[in-house]
Amino acid sequence: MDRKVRGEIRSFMRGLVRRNPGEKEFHQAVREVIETLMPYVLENPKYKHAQILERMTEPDRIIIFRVTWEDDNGEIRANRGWRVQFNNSIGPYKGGLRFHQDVNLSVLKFLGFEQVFKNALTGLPMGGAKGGSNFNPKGKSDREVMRFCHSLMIELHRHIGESTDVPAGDIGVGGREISYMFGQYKRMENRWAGILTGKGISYGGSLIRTEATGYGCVYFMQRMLERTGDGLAGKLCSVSGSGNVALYAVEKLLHLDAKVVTVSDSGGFIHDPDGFDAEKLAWLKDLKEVRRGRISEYADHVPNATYHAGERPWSVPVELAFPCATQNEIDGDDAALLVKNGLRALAEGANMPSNLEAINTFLDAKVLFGPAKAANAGGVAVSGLEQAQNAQRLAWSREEVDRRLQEIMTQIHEKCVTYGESENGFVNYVKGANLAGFIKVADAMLSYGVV
Ligand code: NDP
Ligand code: 2IT
Repeated sequence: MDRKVRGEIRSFMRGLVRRNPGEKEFHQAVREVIETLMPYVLENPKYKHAQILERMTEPDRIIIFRVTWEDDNGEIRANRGWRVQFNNSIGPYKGGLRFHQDVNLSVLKFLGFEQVFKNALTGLPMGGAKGGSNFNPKGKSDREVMRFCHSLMIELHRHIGESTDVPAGDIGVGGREISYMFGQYKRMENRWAGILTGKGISYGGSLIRTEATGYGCVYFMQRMLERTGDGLAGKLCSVSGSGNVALYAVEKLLHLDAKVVTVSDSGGFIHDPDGFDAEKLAWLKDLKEVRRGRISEYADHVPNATYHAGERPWSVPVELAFPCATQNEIDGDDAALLVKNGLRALAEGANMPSNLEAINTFLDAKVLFGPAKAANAGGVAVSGLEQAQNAQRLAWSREEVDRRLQEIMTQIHEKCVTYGESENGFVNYVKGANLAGFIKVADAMLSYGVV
């Protein structure tokens, strides 16, 4: 990178940090994008002249509100709710809601910012947004979760709509929470509309939406490997997390004959050297989706498996890795260890699971690195397909949705290759995803004039 580019990046980041003090996750997400985009922006003065990077890093608006609810003991609780409507240049705002005790504005701004690029990559008309609350759903009864979701929607309902903003799930928000929120919206507005995605199948949800992020991530990995004449069958894999994305990544890896030996949660990780199979996965799904238990219980259930409290799975030697839990779960040391142990490729199921040092370590080692914006776009893509089905008052078959999901992941992969391939044939998928997403959104913004 030449001095002029480095200087521009430094000065841009100085301004961004000054305007958004203390928001370290947001700074990190922007830095990654700016570092890959700046050379292109300097070569194409129309973007610089229009201050497009400054505009794209400023959300259209942020809504912050109080969510008051009553727990099972009759105590009054107050949480904070947010919706960051980041950019709707190419379609209505779209992106998940996260319920987790660590949610703050910085986290939601990083997620909203990345969502803009990710949604553009899907090829569907969707802008980017993110929202959620610092509500901790762990240990809460169904009734408490219901009262919280109903209360949140009392405020959120006035800011969303099928052509305005369509939220969905993320960490801590799955089918149960979406249903409570959807029911409250319908009762308040007296209209049925596709204002959330990830709904139950009997009331407008799309088949494959539950599976889409995990399946899509594995399809993306498949495309990266195929381009180098390789495949998934027989590959040794680690997966982190044991939520929605992780479990369906494991499921698709098993369908495609890979061997998966780890899953995790915030307490630690499980290593099953024999690998998961359909029966063990069904047990895991029941543990996490029905009983809402902890992953440590798996080691009591499966004799050869071990539980490693307080650790992440990256010390286990594997060829392929799928971080599917949360942001910054792979640091530079984890990345170096994975590379040393023979890692060949990694696809990010979670958003920003690798920190900047880790990304650079992978790229320097010529690991095939599928960044979140591309590799986990299958979830929001099928959300887009759910919106399309709702608008047509139709429901497509499993096969139809899965076919479209695979097609979308193939096209995203092709866009990354177009914009990220270097002369020696190595594809920098980070650069490819950022550039392809950027050009689509930036050109839409330019055509609107000064907005
Ligand atoms: P879930 O709530 O279903 O699962 C989250 C998993 O990650 C759980 O195993 C959880 O463990 C673990 N986890 C959460 N926070 C932490 C933490 N701070 N440290 C360690 N582990 C943690 O969420 P999803 O599977 O939906 O989301 C996982 C990731 O995928 C997120 O980054 C999300 O943004 C991203 N994503 C999700 C999409 C979707 O469609 N759902 C689409 C695209 C990306 P525990 O139970 O102990 O908290
Ligand atoms: O990060 C993501 O892409 C999601 N949580 C899914 C968003 C969506 O609208 O389906």
